[in-house]
Amino acid sequence: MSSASRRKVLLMGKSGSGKTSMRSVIFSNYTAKDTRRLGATIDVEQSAVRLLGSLVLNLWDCGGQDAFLDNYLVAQRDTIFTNVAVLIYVFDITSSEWEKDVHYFEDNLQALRENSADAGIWVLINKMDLVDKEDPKRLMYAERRAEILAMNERLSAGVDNAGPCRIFPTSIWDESLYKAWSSVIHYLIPNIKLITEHLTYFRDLTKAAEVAVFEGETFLVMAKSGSPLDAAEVELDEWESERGVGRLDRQRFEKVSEIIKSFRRTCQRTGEQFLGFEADFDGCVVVLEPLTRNTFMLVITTDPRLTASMVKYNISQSTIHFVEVGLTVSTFHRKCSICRDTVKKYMPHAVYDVEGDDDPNVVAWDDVPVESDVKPANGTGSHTPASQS
Ligand SMILES: Nc1nc2c(ncn2[C@@H]2O[C@H](COP(=O)(O)OP(=O)(O)OP(=O)(O)O)[C@@H](O)[C@H]2O)c(=O)[nH]1
Ligand SMILES: [Mg+2]
Repeated sequence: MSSASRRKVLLMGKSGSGKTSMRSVIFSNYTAKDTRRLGATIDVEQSAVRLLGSLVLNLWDCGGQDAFLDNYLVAQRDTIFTNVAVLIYVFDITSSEWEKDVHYFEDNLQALRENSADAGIWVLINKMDLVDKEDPKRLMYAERRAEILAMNERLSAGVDNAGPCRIFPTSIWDESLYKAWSSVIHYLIPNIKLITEHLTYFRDLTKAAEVAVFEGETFLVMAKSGSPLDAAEVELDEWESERGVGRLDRQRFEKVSEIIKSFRRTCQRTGEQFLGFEADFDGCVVVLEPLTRNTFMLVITTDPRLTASMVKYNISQSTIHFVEVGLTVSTFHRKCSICRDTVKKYMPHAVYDVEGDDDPNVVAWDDVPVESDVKPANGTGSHTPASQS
């Protein structure tokens, strides 16, 4: 495995803020209740999480008791802070020592910017479930968020290539946890632009309203068609606006992650295997089907002509190329104008090398056959979508 596909992720923050709980819910199938029996983490617990075979996250869960903190900043400074792709820093919103917590965060941020300037910083303000009732407008969260952003701006000024800083309110008791971690995974996938472009093409061709891909183990959403994952209503593309995507639940992906994971746990208890999901509502079909060995594709359609079996057929037809595109692949051999254009525009490190690329007789993946070429629905190798009218 190339080192480019291994990404180091630091998980830091004060003791009891919820670092190991998050890791266990997302990667080890714990329920939120199960985390009550976790003990404090001693020093650094490293684990490798493989996503889709080709991308490995090296998670460094750094115990947050005072006894370890100085050690990270002094004796282990180089070991901890070099080569970091993302720092996930967890705050406890209920902490009575906010000043001290922020001060310690500042020291970590400084060490990170010195040793891994381009690392992304994801700040998760956790245990929101404990304060939401007293502070429904989340004024305290907004205040703390502003303070952290200002601090990052100050410490990143003058740093070339400083990575982004994102802040999320989270709780292990609801889907907000999935939203934050999906955003990290999305950031870490090298071919994310390529995957997004293919999903958008697939959506348009098959007349779906929205298409998304989930990682098969964690059920985190990795990518979606059209506008960015956390786009506001004004950022939706024309296709999405026309098909009413703005009216869909803003938390739909995190909710799918949470529901499917808990349903799968039930399946495991009863010895069943979770294979997929489909629902046919009035004027809306939702299908969740395996796409590649470790991913699922979610397709939402609002076109009354489309049925679940048509959607499933289209998903199965796109599988081969989605496997080829992968998460980390950097040499492309199948003729496809989406790959060609995206590599040219956004991926200077990648190579698009297709024999006969300019030969019109070589069929590209995204060539849509004319009506007379359309093969019957049981044909293999054709990428004809099951809706072209
Ligand atoms: N209410 C609530 N409790 C949480 C949340 N996240 C974690 N907890 C609880 O907080 C306690 C401590 O969580 P841990 O995950 O062990 O904390 P940690 O950050 O790993 O602590 P160290 O390993 O000592 O650094 C556990 O009892 C969890 O159940 C949350 O979002 N809401
Ligand atoms: Mg811990």
